[in-house]
Amino acid sequence: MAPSAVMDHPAESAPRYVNGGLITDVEKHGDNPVVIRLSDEELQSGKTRPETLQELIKYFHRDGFVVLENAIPEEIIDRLYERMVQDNVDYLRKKHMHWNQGAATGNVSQIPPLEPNFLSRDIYANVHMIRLCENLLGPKPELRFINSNVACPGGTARQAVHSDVHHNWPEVPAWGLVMNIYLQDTGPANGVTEVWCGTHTAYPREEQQDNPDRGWIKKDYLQGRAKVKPPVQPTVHKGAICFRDLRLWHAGMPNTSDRHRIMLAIDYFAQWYQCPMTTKLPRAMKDTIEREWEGISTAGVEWVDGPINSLDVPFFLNMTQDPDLYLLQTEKGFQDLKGRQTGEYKFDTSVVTDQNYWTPEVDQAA
Ligand SMILES: O=C(O)CCC(=O)C(=O)O
Ligand SMILES: [Fe+2]
Repeated sequence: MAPSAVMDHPAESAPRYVNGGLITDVEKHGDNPVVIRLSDEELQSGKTRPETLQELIKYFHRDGFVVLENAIPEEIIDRLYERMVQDNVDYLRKKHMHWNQGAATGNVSQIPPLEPNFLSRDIYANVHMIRLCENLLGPKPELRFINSNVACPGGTARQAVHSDVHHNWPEVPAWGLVMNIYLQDTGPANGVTEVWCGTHTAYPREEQQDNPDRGWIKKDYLQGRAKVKPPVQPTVHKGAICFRDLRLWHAGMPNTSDRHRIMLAIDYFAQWYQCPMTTKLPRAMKDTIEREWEGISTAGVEWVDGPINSLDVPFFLNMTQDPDLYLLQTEKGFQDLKGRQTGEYKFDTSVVTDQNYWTPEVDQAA
């Protein structure tokens, strides 16, 4: 046999089974969190290997967080980054702009451009991303939120450790996901999000919350959980897709670099969950999206006539199942259900102290 024929089928690429289970040969590194790298063949063909899905599903359920690298061509990411940095100048001047958990965080929710030449399927309905979503959430996951978190240079404060949801969610393995896509290489120096792997299912919801009205986590739960699995600020490559269960504890961190740190936030929900939140997209894209963004449901898309200036679209959030519980950003502050009944608007006046994040404990024995 010619040596080249042997090389085409190296022995180590043959599937290996242990007690009937497939031992996968997927490229991955890290354990808190696990980072899985798509092969160039998967990126180019758009076909996700079942072995890759097996690993993604396994670690997603274990940790509520898993990172997928090499899923989006870098040119698309760079172009969007440049545009969103320009947009940030205009956005910070808007009256309805507000800082997430106080101005010192330098963290704002800025909707990415909703223009046809920026609405790339490779980002918003990436084939590998949707394949994992449909395996976690069931058929035709629903796109219902398109936003981003920009950590502006000069931020000095961190956020409280929190879960983005604090309602009475159904106790099932998965009902809603956020896909965070960083538009630049990101690590602790430029404010990568602190994540707490495994906390999506670690404790009953009401027990862990420090206040029934928000998703902040009690100090003693932070101190206790850190002994089981500590929080981490992972290093994440540009364009990697971070799949995060909406229940997971996490916190925005200050960006001490001199460049904006931009992280897209794209939410998909299970159809059966009947999430009432909607996200706006231009009607001019409806046919293309419904034809080409395969595998997704657009039931949660509000099609808008004419061009949309995404910087003028108010922040709108409702990850609960109750249509009345939406949160709407206005020039006067945030309006929630109580605000709609009383006419009073909420301002984010929350003050983060060391009671809201993990602090290393002095070893008593030392
Ligand atoms: O920007 C980040 O890293 C996270 C921000 C965040 O979690 C939030 O604002 O809810
Ligand atoms: Fe958050």
